[in-house]
Amino acid sequence: MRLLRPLVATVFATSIVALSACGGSSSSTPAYTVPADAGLVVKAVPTIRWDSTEYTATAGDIKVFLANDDSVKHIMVIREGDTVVGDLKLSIAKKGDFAEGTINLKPGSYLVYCIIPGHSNMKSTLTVS
Ligand SMILES: [Cu+2]
Repeated sequence: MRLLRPLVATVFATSIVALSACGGSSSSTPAYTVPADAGLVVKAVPTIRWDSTEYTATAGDIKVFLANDDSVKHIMVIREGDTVVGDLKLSIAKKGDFAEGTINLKPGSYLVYCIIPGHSNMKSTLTVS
């Protein structure tokens, strides 16, 4: 049993180093800052989905912030049923990209939608009230 002790200590010390190396890496920290006045914040996350299935916003001019935490391109629009609402079209080509825009919405139920073919999974509810 006496021999086991230094071995365990070594393994433990090694994992600490591995952990701190991982935690100290700033490359995983997003390069963007979400604006404080954003009325709708949407993030694309792995793999090919939005970070939520349901969003909410306050009716009127809504400042939309879109960020890409995924590794492929996404283009977001707001739909009401099958119809695109307004002229908001935010494109984020790669991981770390972000885009901003404003859309005026009346109270109702909308979709946060990605128009890239094959991304039909990216269709979340947006409730505006
Ligand atoms: Cu997409």
